[in-house]
Amino acid sequence: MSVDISGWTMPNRVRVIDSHTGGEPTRTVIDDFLPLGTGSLAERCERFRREFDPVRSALVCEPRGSDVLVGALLVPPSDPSCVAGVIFFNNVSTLGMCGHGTIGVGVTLGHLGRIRAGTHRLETPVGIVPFDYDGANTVTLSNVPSYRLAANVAVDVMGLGLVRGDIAWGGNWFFLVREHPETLDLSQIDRLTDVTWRIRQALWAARITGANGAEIDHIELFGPPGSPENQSRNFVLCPGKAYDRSPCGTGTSAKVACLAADGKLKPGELWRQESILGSVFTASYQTDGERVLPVISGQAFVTGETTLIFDAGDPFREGIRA
Ligand code: PYC
Repeated sequence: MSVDISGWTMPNRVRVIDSHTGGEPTRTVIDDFLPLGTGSLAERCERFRREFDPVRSALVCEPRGSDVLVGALLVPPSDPSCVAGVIFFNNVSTLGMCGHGTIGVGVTLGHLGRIRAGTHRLETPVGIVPFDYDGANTVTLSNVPSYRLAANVAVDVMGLGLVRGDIAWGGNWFFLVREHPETLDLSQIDRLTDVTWRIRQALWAARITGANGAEIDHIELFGPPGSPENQSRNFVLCPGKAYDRSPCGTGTSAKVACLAADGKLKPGELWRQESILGSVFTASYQTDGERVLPVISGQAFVTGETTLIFDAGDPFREGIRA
């Protein structure tokens, strides 16, 4: 049976596997039902963003999902050496890359029996991401080349005054703030969300951007770790105003790019990044000219095997769209 989603006819049942990586959920869409064509992953991601936005919201927004859910649409790879292509998306749009999502997809492919323990490659809109899967819950991914674009950039933030941070690319654009008066504790989520949202708005208002005018849509605060085994704790605000429950794979990549640029982390040295929940990603890097190649390791767990149903009579079948 089929259903109309904003003038496009799609199956009324779509199978997904839900997982979480360090507390951050991923919904991997395993049915390949969208006519995205055969171009590069970047082209197909752009087509998904432009032409199928109501399908995005139907898959991850309320009432079938929530603001915190990240979707991972599995598509055929254009590079046959890859085990799959993937388009990541969230409650507001698509994502270039997603570290926790890659870990979730790796464990999901293992759960489905599509991969065994070993090294595999995933094609994303921002490049090919090789990963090692341990056959159970751990995935170690080699992220796309990451770099710091600018250090110690000042922005005037309403109610906060001047806030200084680094601008870095880790597969998404980040503003990384080390010096701030905030307490990185779960009890402070509302305050941390408000502060980071204001920083994001101030950056855009001042036209402080990533390369080529790209909006910096992830804001990251750092503080002391809760556990002495770890080097740092973070709070990461994602583009749709949800905070990352995991330490954020692309955010941790941006962090190691900054640490490398400051000479504070040597190639191959380990950095244990703790999330606001206390979950941990282990990170290191190798140099690649002016950039670094981050290696991020984390654990994911499958939480559900679900068939989503889109009823033609359901007024919210396209999800609750902001
Ligand atoms: O782990 O890279 C990540 C990520 C980006 C947004 C949410 N998680």
